Amino acid sequence: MKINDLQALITDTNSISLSNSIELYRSAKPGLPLLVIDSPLCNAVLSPYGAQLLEFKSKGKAPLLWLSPKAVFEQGVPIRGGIPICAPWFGPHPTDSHKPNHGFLRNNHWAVESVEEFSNGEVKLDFLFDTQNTETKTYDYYFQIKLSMTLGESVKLALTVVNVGDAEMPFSWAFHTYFAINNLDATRVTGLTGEEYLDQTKALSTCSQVDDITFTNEVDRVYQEVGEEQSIRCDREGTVIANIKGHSCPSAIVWNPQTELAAKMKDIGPNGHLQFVCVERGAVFNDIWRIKPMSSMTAGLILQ
Ligand code: TA6
Repeated sequence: MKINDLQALITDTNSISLSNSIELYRSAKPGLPLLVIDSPLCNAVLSPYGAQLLEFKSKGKAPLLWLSPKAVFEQGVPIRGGIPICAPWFGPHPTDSHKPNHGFLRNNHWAVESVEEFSNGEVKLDFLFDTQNTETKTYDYYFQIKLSMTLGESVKLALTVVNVGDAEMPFSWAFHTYFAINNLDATRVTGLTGEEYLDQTKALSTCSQVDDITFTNEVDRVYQEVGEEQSIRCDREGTVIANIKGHSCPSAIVWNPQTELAAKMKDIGPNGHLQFVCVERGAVFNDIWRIKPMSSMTAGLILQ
């Protein structure tokens, strides 16, 4: 999306301004254009590249999301932090290891279709990506995807995928949310206790989640057919860091890389893992969507 197009879109809005990653994060050139929101209800930063919410803070509350201080803002590289959209496959491509991890939507520019401000103070942005316009080689199927973000006291996301091809389309996806924390040892995730999960650190062996999730080792777990709600809590401070409510998001993925892996990942780095946990919602593994030709599927997520 061109800067001029973005400028034209936000001309009549009070709460949204245009900036870029070089100014906001002192990142190296060429950088990426970013939208900055300062509304009566919240502060946020968004990137049309990846249709990614990078920062969100409702007024009077702590920042909800973690954006890595080592994030790279460059075409072709996913931005580490916020809410990347993983799709149309989750993790490695099922048959071709040369294709990007977690699909191509977080590595491409989306169009900003519309921007609205409501009298209640909420701001809504619609992002669109159409494989017929922008991506023809990476995937065998054609689809349009729309992501609506409504930002106010909470983050509300609505995702709609339309299969515009003539064959049934497998579609695996996740909101790969990085939640900001400040005490990993005291952080736990509730709402998945009693569920079975696939342990990605143990070659996808099936395990049982006996208690709430804590983060003493590397955690990389896939839960399928889960309930709608989870929470992230900090025991030491007795606080709820986030409430997560998914609609038509049958899977949950919980990830923290721990010391060794974090140090190896350039855009996280030593001790970076102490600042976030990922609690993702979507449709992966056996929960994958199968969308009939000329049909659509939708899902929603509320974070607060
Ligand atoms: O969602 C968990 C996960 O799939 C992990 O296996 C881990 O590798 C993480 O995502 C990050 O993947 P990325 O491609 O962003 O480095």
